[in-house]
Amino acid sequence: MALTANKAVLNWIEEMRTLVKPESVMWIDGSEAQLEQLRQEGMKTGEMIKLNQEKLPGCYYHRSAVNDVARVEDRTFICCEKEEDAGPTNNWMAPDEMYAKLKKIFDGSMAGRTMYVIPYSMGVVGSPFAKYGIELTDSIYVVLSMAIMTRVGKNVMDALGDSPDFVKGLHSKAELDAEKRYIVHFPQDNTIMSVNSGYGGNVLLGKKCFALRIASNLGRQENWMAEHMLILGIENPAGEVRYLAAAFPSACGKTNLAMLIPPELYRKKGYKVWCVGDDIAWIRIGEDGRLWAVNPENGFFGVAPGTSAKSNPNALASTRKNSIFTNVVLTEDGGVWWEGLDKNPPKNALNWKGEPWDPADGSKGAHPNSRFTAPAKNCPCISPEFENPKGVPLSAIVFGGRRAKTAPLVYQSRDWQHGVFVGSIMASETTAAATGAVGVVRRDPMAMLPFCGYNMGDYWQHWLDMGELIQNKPKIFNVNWFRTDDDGNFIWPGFGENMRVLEWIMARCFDEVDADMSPIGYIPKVEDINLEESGVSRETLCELLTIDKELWKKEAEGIREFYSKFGDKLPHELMEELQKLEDNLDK
Ligand code: GTP
Ligand code: SPV
Ligand code: MN
Repeated sequence: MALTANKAVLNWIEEMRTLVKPESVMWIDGSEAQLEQLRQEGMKTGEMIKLNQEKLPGCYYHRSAVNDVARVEDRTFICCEKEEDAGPTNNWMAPDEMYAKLKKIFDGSMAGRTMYVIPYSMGVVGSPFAKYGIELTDSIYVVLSMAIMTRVGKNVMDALGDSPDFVKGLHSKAELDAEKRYIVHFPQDNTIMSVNSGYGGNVLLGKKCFALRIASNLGRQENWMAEHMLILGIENPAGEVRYLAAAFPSACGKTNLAMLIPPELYRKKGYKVWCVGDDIAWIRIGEDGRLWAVNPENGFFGVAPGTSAKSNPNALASTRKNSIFTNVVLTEDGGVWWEGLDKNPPKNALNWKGEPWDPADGSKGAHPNSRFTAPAKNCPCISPEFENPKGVPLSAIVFGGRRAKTAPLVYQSRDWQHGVFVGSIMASETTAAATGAVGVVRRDPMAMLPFCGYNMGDYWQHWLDMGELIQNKPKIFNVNWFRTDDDGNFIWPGFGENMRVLEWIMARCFDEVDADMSPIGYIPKVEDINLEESGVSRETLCELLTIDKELWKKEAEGIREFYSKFGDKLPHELMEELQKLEDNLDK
């Protein structure tokens, strides 16, 4: 039965139903009884496998198709009216043409299947900053995952009331045909259409499609920001909590940083880190002129490989109940395993493709982009402010990526405008989170390259414009945990030890520590990064903080080339910053 009398909602659902022609329609009310019924149904169809309930209560396993394991950036489109509004970093097609193309693919795509109607909220239902969406899907995996990742159910429809202001999402697995796979956004219609995929990032439409690509458009119109950022709070021994948001590209350490456990030295003194969000931040200007950030999600869609009791115990703990694992190793006793979990790969297990797996043959058991979907409330360090509709006030914004050489461990921008420049020149080695080559350096401004729903040049302008409106601006930093030695080993220990860098960042925000000026911005004085019990020598730290002018000159050339793609959409302020960088490097 329909959960609403909202005409706009009902008309749109009817229109879509006529197109995809399902056998039946089922509204998702958010009740545990209904979700349980769907788990049972999913087990019958093989979509879901129940895991060992003693070890992993409420947990299920799911495999996606072998050719469908990551976001498909080359098949992701922004279909606004004018091509120049999508910009040189997005795929574009005229909306009419794309609608016509998709109509053919969606026609009858749910024949013989159930169409599930998922009302969901990004943000706390009823809060002034929440935004609502409806996803229509033929996948039980999507329903169960959306129920973890977002707030789902009847109360969302009640909060929407008669309003036509909701994001429309249509998803069908169709035939899982990679040749007809499309992830499409129509910003002017607040509409998302996703077809022929079953992989999380392509089909959990609340996440990247809505909360970043559509929301970045809304933020631009309404003077707020939708960013690919974690949010965390650092509690100091005095009990004061200071917050930062950090943008790193996919599979570059957001979940890990968001759930950081400080080294023992810090814990003894009384430091704690609280996780507000691990992937997406919606950021607004508060009445006090500061930036306030909320996490619109309700769960974590985290990378499994590398997650261990040592690297990220909080993430691991989050997955021990009511979670869904995708494309990891399935063990004989109904447990899960992945590379980096521990040093004991299981015998008689099935790999991510469902084949008998012999760890000794050198093949990977879990897909490198295998993931878990875990409820945020499972996280032992979830912030008490997680559900605060106002969000948390930001003292710092941090950018970062995977750079083997160029970028130092940390540096600080001179001011907001320079900080926007620092974000705009981000580059990182590609990872398994998207299809395509891994380990290639590419420009990924603000970690938003695959997620900005409009012209990146206009997006930079929006950042600059926001700077004019924010009275108490956060300070802007750049970090790099991934510098390597000549043998390719990481020099910085990373993970919990990153606390040492966060401490310096916060000290800078509150004018508690001095810094040195370099051609690229402020650099810590070596004695100001606490190395006690870190195992890192001063020499190593010096190396991590060096700026190789020759490498940076090459970097500047690369930036110039990248900027040239944007024509007159490139804000002149950024060109001026680039000129300043080049002048500083020549000095
Ligand atoms: P998405 O969910 O794709 O947005 O990824 P993410 O940014 O949340 O990345 P995540 O925290 O899942 O980390 C991805 C990979 O980076 C994992 O294999 C981690 O082990 C590794 N990683 C994270 N933090 C560090 C670090 O400080 N140092 C090193 N060397 N590796 C790290
Ligand atoms: C990312 O790739 O940045 C993710 C996973 O967080 S996905 O939902 O696939 O985008
Ligand atoms: Mn992400």
